[in-house]
Amino acid sequence: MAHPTGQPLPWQLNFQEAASPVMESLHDMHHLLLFVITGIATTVLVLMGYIFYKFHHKRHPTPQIFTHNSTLEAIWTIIPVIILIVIGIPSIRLLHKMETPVNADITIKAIGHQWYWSYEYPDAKNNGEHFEFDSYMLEEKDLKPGQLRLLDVDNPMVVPVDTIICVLITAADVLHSFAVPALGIKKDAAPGRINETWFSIKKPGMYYGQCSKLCGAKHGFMPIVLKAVTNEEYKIWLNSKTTSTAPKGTA
Ligand SMILES: [Cu+2]
Repeated sequence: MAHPTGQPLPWQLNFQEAASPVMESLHDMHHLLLFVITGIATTVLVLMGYIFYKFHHKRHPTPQIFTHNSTLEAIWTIIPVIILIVIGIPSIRLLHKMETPVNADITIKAIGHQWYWSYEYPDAKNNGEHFEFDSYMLEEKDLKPGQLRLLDVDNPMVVPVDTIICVLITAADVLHSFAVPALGIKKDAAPGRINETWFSIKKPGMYYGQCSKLCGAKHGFMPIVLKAVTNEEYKIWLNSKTTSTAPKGTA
């Protein structure tokens, strides 16, 4: 079986495989930070070991009595400033990339409810209304082989691959949070407010997430599932779910 997309794996240590441009950048940011913190932790540890050894009272019976060292103070100010700049520049650039609205090919509205999600496709019409459907977690007894307990739903959000998708996120009752790890998305769903995020998926497959803001008794039972399909499959799916929007009398 091919490596599954967008889901946690047994004994997984790292993030899920990146499925969107933002998540790829988040991986890079994480790797950069890992180098930085490893460097800092190692330096501090080695320095402490050296000091414990060298200034042990047996080897160094008379303590130093100086209180200032300008060179040392300049070094321990300048080095952290450099480290913060090295972290800060890519961090702010990434934040900008995540938060900047893009020209979306498709817009989908995700609405959190106690305790399920509903998805609205404002560009598609069904009997004159916006095309909208609810997405409920599957009960354990209804799972088919290969479906994931507590993660699979009856109606996933279907999206085409290689397409910029804008998601408008809101809630109908209390705070929820729309989060899909493989896409690097986590956005609050707040009643009366619309938050915006975007992604584009390269590989067809299933991408799983969960409501990530404690929203009540069944908070842990309102997963998010995105099914990424080819453009043709997406059109077929959308047509099968919606009525034609073409004006009457045209072919
Ligand atoms: Cu919720």
